[in-house]
Amino acid sequence: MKINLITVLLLVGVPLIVSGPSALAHTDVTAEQALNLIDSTHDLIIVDVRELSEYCDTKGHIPGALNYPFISGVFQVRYGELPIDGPVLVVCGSGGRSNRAADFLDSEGFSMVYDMLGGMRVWTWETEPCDDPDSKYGGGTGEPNDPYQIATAEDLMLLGESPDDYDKHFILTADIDLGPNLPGGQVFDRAVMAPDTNDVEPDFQGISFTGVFDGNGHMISNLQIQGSGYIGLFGQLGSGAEISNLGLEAVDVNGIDDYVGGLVGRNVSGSVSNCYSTGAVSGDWCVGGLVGYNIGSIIASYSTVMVIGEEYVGGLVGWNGLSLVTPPDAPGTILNCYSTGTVSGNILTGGLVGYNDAGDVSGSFWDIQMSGQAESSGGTGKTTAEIQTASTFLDAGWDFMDETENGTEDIWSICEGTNYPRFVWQIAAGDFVCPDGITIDDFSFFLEFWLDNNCDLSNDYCQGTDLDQSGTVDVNDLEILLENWSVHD
Ligand SMILES: [Ca+2]
Ligand SMILES: [Ca+2]
Ligand SMILES: [Ca+2]
Ligand SMILES: [Ca+2]
Repeated sequence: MKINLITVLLLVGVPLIVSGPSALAHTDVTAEQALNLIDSTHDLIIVDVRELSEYCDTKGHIPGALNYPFISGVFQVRYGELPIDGPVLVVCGSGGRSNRAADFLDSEGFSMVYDMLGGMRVWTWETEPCDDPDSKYGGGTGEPNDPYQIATAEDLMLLGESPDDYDKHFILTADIDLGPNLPGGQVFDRAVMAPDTNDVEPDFQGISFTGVFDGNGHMISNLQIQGSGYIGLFGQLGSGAEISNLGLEAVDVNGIDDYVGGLVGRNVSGSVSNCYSTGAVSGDWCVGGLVGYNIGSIIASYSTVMVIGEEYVGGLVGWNGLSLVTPPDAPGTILNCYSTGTVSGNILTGGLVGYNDAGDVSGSFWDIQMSGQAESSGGTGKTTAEIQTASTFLDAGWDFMDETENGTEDIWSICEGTNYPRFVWQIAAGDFVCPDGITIDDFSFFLEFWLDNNCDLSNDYCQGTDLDQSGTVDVNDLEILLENWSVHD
């Protein structure tokens, strides 16, 4: 039977390679032996001979493996780049192509070739994906409909180092911690993005940020800067810049010069909306908790930052209005903002705005008690009790949840008497009732709906307690609640 089969194969012209072990120069290894080889042989070259689409598929390839596809002939062109006397491990999908590639190397005189039996099909250890040469940051193309995704501190720092991208579109896809004590972290000596690149020359040298940066309801925390002037997350915003939906938590920004803010040092005709900052900021002239100097627009934003400066010092903005240097197209605008941080300065210092030079400040407030400032060059001063009262803001047209008169975008929410207004996107899943944060009060509220199985859109999924919107308030929702509880403890 066996003889007959071979005879038939010979008759139909299928070549049979009949060779004993002595004729094979290369060594067959199992996947496990290959793993040991990789671990123990520092100069081992791994060559994956699959096609590129397989090498880059979801399972990936052995870390560090070269890709010389055998079927498409790349291997046969590039094998000369491999060391003829060095250890070379060839791998493929299931062992067929790597065997042919190993035979090929044998015939070319390679002396230390290993062939992994079974291929990647039986490789169960670490793999790595392909780098997409066209992708930057966490993905995206930087276009309005496909913004670059910023997911890590590395992405953010890469953006800072890429002035060519300052006019592109970006979106944050995760919270980012810039803490200097984290691996790869640093105390910055200038703005993370759009910095003044020459501290010695007066005025701004560098490229302004003119793109769109959507924080997407995420926060950047622990930004620390020890620098000169034009500092903040952004050094300078130019025409067309839009920064929105971004929280800056626990900034520590210190400049010995002018134009210092938590978010932006100097805003020249850019727009900032739905942003907030917390932490501490200090500088010389034009120092603000959110923006140092503003001749653009700041809308629906707040700061709790402690601000220290010399001149033009404000809880939200140091200088607002007309340009110090050249006349802008329109004076700076501040609409529906507030600040609560302690403010101290020597000249032209104010609770919300240090100095407003013909700019437009409306519907905006500061906390007289918390700031230690009875005056401000713009905005309306309120006691802590007043600024923790919804009507203060509703009367000024702020768009809150649970009202439609001021709009249906529903930007703000407030726990009256215990907190200031917050963005709806700041409220964690599971924070159902006041006070802010997930506490026993929220848990009690949750228990009122326990095992309710009539949750749907009409009752706002049992007033939010059906957290996974499954229709029932059950143990899955409890798990989500408890997860957030620990995060926001
Ligand atoms: Ca300069
Ligand atoms: Ca509303
Ligand atoms: Ca709560
Ligand atoms: Ca549920």
